[in-house]
Amino acid sequence: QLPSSKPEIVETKHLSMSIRERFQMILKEKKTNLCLSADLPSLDEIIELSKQIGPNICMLKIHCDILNDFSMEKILQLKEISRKFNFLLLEDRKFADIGNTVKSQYTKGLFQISQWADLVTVHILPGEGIVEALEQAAQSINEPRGCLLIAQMSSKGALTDNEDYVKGAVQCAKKYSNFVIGFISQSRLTTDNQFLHCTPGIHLNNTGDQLGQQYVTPRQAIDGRGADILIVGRAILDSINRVKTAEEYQEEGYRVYEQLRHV
Ligand code: 5IU
Repeated sequence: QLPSSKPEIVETKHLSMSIRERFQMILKEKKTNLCLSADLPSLDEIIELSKQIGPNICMLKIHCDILNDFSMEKILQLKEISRKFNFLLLEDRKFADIGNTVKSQYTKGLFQISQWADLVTVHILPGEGIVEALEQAAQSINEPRGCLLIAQMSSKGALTDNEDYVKGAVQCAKKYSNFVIGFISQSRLTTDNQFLHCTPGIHLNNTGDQLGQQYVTPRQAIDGRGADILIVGRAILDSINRVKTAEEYQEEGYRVYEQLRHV
């Protein structure tokens, strides 16, 4: 194949696959379970960084509402890069309102999240209506869409740390398993391996920050906490060489993942 035709092939291929299938394929093909949490204020900078780190990640997580230079044009550029380098784009929106409201938050406004985010994060706090609404809204999009349910949080004193809460999240995920492809979690919540467990709060050198964040190492996250996907932010962003550090987290993460999950 000519190199120039490659992005087009990825583009066609991803359209015929569910998000879950695509995620699994990316993990295996690229040998990475690293999600970069690109919590930066500039979308231009995220775009540049994603071109360098694209080969090392399975997913890029952003917060569109912290960007000072958001535009649809730029975010669609980022989407194109995600197709080219074959990683998923996760908007960490943490939807938490009633179904009718989140539907609008997902599809309308300045950000029009549903147009570009493969995945979004969703709190289960309001009950399953929130997931039903997002799934409905996603049906009008011509591409596969999904979400990650926030079942547990990494921050100190999180009120999600409750058995019934987690049980509710798992029940909801099973009921809406076409749209819910996994969890944001701090432990293995179900033996049903169709659900990917994505774990934030990862750092090789620090144990936390001054505002309640709590860190574990990649090994502790995968081995002790049952993570499939490592969500890493400042450990990479604040390092002297972001690409080299991303490579280190990719290597360590995938090595432990392969050993323990026998992929
Ligand atoms: N994040 C957490 N913990 C959680 C959830 C989300 O840290 O429980 I839900 C987000 C917040 C931030 C990223 O965007 O993951 C972690 O960033 P650092 O690796 O820089 O701490």
